[in-house]
Amino acid sequence: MKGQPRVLGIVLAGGEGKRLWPLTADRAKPAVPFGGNYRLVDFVLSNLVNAGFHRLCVLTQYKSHSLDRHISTTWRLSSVLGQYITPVPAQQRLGPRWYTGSADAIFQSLNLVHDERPDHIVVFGADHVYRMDPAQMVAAHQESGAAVTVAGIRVPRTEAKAFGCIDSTESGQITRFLEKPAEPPHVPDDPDVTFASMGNYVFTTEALLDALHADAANPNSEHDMGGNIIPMLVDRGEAAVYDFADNEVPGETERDRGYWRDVGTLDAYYDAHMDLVSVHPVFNLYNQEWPIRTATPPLPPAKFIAGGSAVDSMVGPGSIISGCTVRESVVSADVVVEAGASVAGSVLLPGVRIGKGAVVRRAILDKNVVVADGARIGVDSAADRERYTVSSGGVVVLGKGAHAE
Ligand code: ADQ
Repeated sequence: MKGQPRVLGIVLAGGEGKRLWPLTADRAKPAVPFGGNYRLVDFVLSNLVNAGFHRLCVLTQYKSHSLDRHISTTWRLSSVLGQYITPVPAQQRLGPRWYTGSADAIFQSLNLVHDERPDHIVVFGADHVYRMDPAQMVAAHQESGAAVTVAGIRVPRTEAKAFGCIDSTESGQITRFLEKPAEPPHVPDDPDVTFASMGNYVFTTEALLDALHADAANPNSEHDMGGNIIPMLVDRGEAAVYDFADNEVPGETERDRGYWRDVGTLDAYYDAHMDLVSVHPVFNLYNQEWPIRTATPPLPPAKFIAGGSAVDSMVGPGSIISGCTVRESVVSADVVVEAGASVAGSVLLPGVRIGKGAVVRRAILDKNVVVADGARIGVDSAADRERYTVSSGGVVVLGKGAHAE
């Protein structure tokens, strides 16, 4: 009897994340903190590990120090059991250059595939907030016999320009794949909805090797998974779609079923945090049947003193909320909010200090930001624009370690 297929996971984590600036000034996009305790890469790694995939390579590139450190220290598996999650920095195996695109990143790391000799290779992005059981997608891939299976989700057509857009037959064969088209197509039964690629793929190993070699030999290619490899396999009639709506994760609620966010812009990053603190969360971090894993720092519980309160908010360990009000906010670990301060609709990353009587509204404050006593952020938009980054949606963003007077 044939055993379980051998699966190698490759997580693409080299993204620069320009549109998340200044949060990506010092770190790769997958290392950006999210949800109080986590970094973005924890979502994809939790999904893969929860599904039982325990041989995972994380391909890194830009500003990978904090990402490498996070993966090496947080995501240790048992080498005795042949399990590993390993960051793979750009190797420059094919010359003194960095990767030209995500397909080149895999091509230059093919030694990992040759070492492991898997039946299937799961290639997932690292920039998304979601719960998914990838084992169900691998099963669908095996069943269809396709060379590649692409995870697809319905998104508003107005947002589809940022994605690969999929046309498929009823049986799931992809007939057309347009990477980030100016005029996204719509699904047959709804002019406002597009079927978009989630940037998550399952390949049969031989098919991926063949496609990567053909792509590497093409001087006109940008060596991009969504721009070149997937369209090549679609043209050959060898690509299938896996509908994310069919994925079922233990413990999910009606409300958070099918939740998936590309948090590639400051506004999307902010909105996804507000999804966490809404009273009936549209994304539920408290589902312990499919835990989102990370290492938490050795800090004492959060403390509320001198009438300090936080409502419709999450507050991380080690934080002190003293004689102030916090509303609709995500307060990460080791944050101090002092007497008389008011924080609303904001995301505070670890180590933030908010001084006495300060006001913070609709803001993202990166690690170790210090807001001086009486300072005001998110109150006077002209003043904010002079001093800070303000997103197109009006969210004020202060980079790591900034001081606000
Ligand atoms: P994008 O996210 O725009 O679109 P890309 O910037 O290539 O594509 O990022 C995909 C993943 O690869 C991310 O996790 C990123 O961190 C990583 N990455 C990018 N460059 C890399 C490199 N040089 N080395 C290693 N990793 C790298 C993709 C698809 C679309 C799809 C969206 C869904 O191309 O078709 O719709 O994802 O968000």
